[in-house]
Amino acid sequence: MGFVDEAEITVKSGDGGAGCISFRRERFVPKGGPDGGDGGRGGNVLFKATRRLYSLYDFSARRYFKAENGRPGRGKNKAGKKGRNIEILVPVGTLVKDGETGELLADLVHDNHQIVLIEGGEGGKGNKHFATATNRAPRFAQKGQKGKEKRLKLELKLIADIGIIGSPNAGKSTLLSRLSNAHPKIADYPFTTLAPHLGVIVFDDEQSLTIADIPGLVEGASNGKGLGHRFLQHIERTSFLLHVLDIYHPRSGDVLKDFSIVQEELRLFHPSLIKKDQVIVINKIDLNLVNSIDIGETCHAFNDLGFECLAISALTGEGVEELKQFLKDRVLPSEKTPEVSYSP
Ligand SMILES: Nc1nc2c(ncn2[C@@H]2O[C@H](COP(=O)(O)OP(=O)(O)OP(=O)(O)O)[C@@H](O)[C@H]2O)c(=O)[nH]1
Ligand SMILES: [Mg+2]
Repeated sequence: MGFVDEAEITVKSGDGGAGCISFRRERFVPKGGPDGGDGGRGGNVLFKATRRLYSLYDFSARRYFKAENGRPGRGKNKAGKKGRNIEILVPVGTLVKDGETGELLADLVHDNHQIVLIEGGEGGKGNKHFATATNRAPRFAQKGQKGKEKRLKLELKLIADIGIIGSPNAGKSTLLSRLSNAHPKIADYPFTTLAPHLGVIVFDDEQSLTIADIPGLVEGASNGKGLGHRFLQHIERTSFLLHVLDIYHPRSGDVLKDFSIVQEELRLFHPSLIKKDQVIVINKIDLNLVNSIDIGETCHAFNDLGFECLAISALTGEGVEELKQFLKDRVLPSEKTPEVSYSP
């Protein structure tokens, strides 16, 4: 199942059922009064966010969603049945926008967060409502109100506590698979990851954090080079960034330079991204025997820039428990509500 983060759909709420024109018919009552019941309300269009979905993929197969119409009223003052609502399930982090104007209509940020986007049409009133002193037998009733149809644009901006960033091939997905329940593709070439992945880190006390892995960022990413820029929107709403750096094979020949290339791409995408809390994770220390960079010194250089720094091997697992503990201490206590989004 592919990762899709945009979709266009059309929704319609149900029409209200018509009110009924009817008169009582009883033996010995020659001219019964009006007894036409009201029409039922049309169904509403609801949206509900769920953690069970992570992509808008399903909307490439189905694009039209309609709630049920209300049923007409009947005689003997019987009201028509209400139309059933339609509930559209979307992944957590879905923005619902007006398809014509782009206006933001809803932002579904929590699991099971449900909203009524469009109400169904009111049912029409039956003829019994229209009886007056001069017209005791009204031969009319109200029509049901029409439901509303709307074109919508859905946009997904993942909601995760932690975002993993870094150059291609740095070991981001390997780390994701170490820390969480996710099984991303891992391979020794750049751009192995083609779409964001979400994982959940579960701690011993059963508290948890969600973590998102995105494709690697290269110089020029903000101008469309590579894939990373296309997906940077998915770390906009993480509160914490984990920056993975490859110590064995820095792409620019220097770990600090690699770091600043990625930082610059974040800043160019949106300056708020580099204001997020960020921890530096120096990866592949198992290979450091070969070129023996002084890891302590490298970490100090990052400390001097104001960043905390940890050294690990995502492959052997060295330092990963410490990193997990660090994330627990640093990220868990903070409010887990996502930051307010912005439009770039
Ligand atoms: N020796 C060693 N190899 C590692 C380590 N972490 C990752 N690798 C290897 O590095 C290669 C790239 O790993 P990935 O996890 O796919 O890297 P990525 O950052 O997700 O790459 P992209 O998705 O292409 O951006 C794979 O061959 C991994 O096995 C490590 O700590 N030590
Ligand atoms: Mg990857």
